[in-house]
Amino acid sequence: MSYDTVRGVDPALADALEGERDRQEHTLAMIASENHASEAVLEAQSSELTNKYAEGYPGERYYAGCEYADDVEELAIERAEELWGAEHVNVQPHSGTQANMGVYLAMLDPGDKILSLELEHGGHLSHGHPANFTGKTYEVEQYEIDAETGYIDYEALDSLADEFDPDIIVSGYSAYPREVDFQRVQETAESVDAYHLADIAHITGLVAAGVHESPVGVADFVTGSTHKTIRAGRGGIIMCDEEYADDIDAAVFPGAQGGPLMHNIAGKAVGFKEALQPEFEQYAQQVVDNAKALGQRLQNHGFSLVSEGTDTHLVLVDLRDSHPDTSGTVAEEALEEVGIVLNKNTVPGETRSPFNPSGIRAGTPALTTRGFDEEACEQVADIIYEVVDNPDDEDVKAEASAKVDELCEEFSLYEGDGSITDYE
Ligand code: DSN
Repeated sequence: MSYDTVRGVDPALADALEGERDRQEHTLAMIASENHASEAVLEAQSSELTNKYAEGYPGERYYAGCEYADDVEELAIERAEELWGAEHVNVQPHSGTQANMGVYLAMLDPGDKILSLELEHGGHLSHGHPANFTGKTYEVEQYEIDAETGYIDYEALDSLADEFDPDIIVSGYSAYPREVDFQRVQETAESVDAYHLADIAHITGLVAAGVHESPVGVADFVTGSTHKTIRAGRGGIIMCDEEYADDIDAAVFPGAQGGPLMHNIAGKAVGFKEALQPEFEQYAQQVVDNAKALGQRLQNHGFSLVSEGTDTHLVLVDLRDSHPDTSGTVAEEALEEVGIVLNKNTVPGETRSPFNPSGIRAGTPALTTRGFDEEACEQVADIIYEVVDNPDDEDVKAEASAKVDELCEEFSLYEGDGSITDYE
C-alpha cells in the first residue's frame, strides 16, 4: 500500500505511516495478540465505508443509504456463523473489550457478581480489573492459576464459585498457554446458576480452525477479537444462542455504541472469508507447532516456561529460575533493541510488580503469517537466549540484530511495491 496521497497532504503523517510499515517489515512481531492483516483486509478497512453511518442492524437502519452497509454486515455475519458454528453473531463491537461490555450490559445489573481470572495470572482488564469499568460497576472475585503447575485449578474454581455465588463466570485469557476446558467451566457455571462468558480473543483463529476446543454451543456467550489469530479486520465479535440475540444486539447498539465502524466490519468480512479457506487450518496448526518449537528450544536453553510448555500460540517465560537478576522489562527492552518485539508479562506467583514483572510473553501468529516454520522459530529462540543472557553486551546485540535482519529478509513481509507478500 502506497502512502503517496497522504504524503502530498501531510508529509509528517506519511513519515509515521511509512515508519510503522518499515518497523513491521524489519522486526519480528511476537506480541501474542498481534498479526499481519492481508492486503485485502487492509484495503477493505480503508474503504469509503469509513464515511457511512449505519446505526442499527441490516434491514433495520436509522439512516438512509445503507444498502451496501447491509451487504457488508450480512457477509461478515454469515461467514462468522460458518467459521465458528454460532447461532447468532454480532459483528459490531469495536473491540474485544466492547464485546465483553455488550455481554455484561445485556445480562448483568450494576452490582452483580463477576468471577474471573486475575489480570496478573493471565486475565484481562475487561474481566473485572479495578481500573476498568467492570471493576467499578460490578462486584468482582478472581481466581488464580496454580503457581506450581501453571494450569487452571478447576477444583479451586469450583470452591470459589460456591463461596462467591457469581452471576457470570468468565473463562478465556490473555496469557494462558494451555488449552482451556470450556466444558469444565460451563459445568461450574451451571452448578451455581451463573452465566458463562468465554472470551476467546486470543484464540479465535485456533478455535475457527479446530486446533483448540470450541466454547461455541457450550458457553452462554463467546466473545473475541477479530484481528489476532483470526487475522481479519480490527474489532470484536459476540456469539450466542438465538435466545439471547435480541438482548445482545440491543446492548451493543444502542446500549454501548453508536454507529458501527463499517469499514472495519468490511475488513472482518474479507478476513473471515480468508479464514474459511482450507489453507487457514494449516496456518493455525503451524502457529501452534511454531509456538511449541519456540518453547521447547527456550527450555533447552534453560528457560522455565509457565506450565512447562504450550498448547496454543504463545509461551510465557518465567525468568526467575534462569535469570533471577533480569526482569521482564529488561528482557523486553534488550530484545526490542535487536528487533524482537514482545512484551514483559506477570507470571503466576509474581514476586515483582506488574510494571517490572518477572516474565515475557511471546507469540507466533505474526511470524507464522510471514512464513516462519519450526526451524526458523528455533533460530528466534536462540537469539532470544543470547540477548536475555547478555542484555548489556553490545557485541552480542549487534550480532543478534544482524540475525534478525536476515530472518526478516528471508521471510519478507512486503514486496518491493509495498504490497503484502502472499504466502498461500
Ligand atoms: N492487548 C491484548 C493483549 O496483548 O493480550 C489484549 O487486549
